[in-house]
Amino acid sequence: MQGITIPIRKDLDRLEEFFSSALGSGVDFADSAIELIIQNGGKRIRPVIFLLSAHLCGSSSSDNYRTAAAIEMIHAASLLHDDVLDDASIRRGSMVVRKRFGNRTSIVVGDYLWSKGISLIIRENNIDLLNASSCAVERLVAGQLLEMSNCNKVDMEVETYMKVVEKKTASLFAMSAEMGAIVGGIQGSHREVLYKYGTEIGIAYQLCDDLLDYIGGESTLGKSSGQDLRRGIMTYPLIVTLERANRCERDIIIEGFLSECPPDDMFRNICSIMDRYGGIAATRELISKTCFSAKEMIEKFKPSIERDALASLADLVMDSIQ
Ligand code: GRG
Repeated sequence: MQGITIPIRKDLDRLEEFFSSALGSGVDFADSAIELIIQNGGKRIRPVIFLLSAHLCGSSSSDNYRTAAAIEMIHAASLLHDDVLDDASIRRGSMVVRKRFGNRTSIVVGDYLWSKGISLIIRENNIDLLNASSCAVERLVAGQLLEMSNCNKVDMEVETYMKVVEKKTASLFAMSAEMGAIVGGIQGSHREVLYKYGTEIGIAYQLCDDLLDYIGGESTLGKSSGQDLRRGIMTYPLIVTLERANRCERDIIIEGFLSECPPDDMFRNICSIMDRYGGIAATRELISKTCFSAKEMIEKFKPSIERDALASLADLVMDSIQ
């Protein structure tokens, strides 16, 4: 990641300065929760995509850190809400806000960060930025609702899964890239290209997350594996495996998927069925295809270090599951 961020190093430093000085709510426990979610090891991928896209489109304004901050705050808000919905305990290897301060704090601090992020965007006085952010949040929440409506459904189709991912995860990535075009004053096809690039990266990113939930160890994940199966969330590797498995193995998977708390050996058995039927390989393949498509998109821009950095980001996502 370090090489990728060379062109935007100063913006990222401003972003971190802003986070350590300007997020106080005036309420001690809320400020501790904000510090935990904002300063505890987030990778800042969405701000990086925004800042690189902005540079790519000719905007290197020293104020871009404000929009970058708003993007990260909206992302952090979604994590705080997500952790409550998922009853999560651990994120990035540490105890989540809801475990330390309670669900109510997680929700209200999420609302606080989300509204503060939107206020920052309003300050930019650019209706296109505001429009992009409100559309993205709407899509994100719609994606979450669609996922919830498919909870515990063993017959969820790939098409529905892709819709969930595109809305729930890829919307913020697409928004970040598109906002780069907006601050660079780019309209039309190149703005669309960036939106599509962000969408592809976001889809690949979620596919990696879903695959690692089956094959990643606790140290890679920063939480225990098998969360999706336990929560009745159908993801690509499992959908593909169910399509290919024989009746007996399908039954084993369905029993694990529908059980409240599948024992470890059942989870391991499902992982080995998944491996045998190529569910893992098929997910890897789709991730590679999606990252390749993101790289093809970005090639529509003239060569530059920012274009190379955005292409390398796609490689980085792909490498995370090798
Ligand atoms: C209030 C804005 C708002 C939304 C609430 C709960 C909800 C609606 C949506 C869920 C969206 C969500 C959290 C999707 C998961 C996306 C994902 C893979 C997050 C992990 O992102 P990373 O790896 O996180 O970039 P770090 O830890 O690097 O910050």
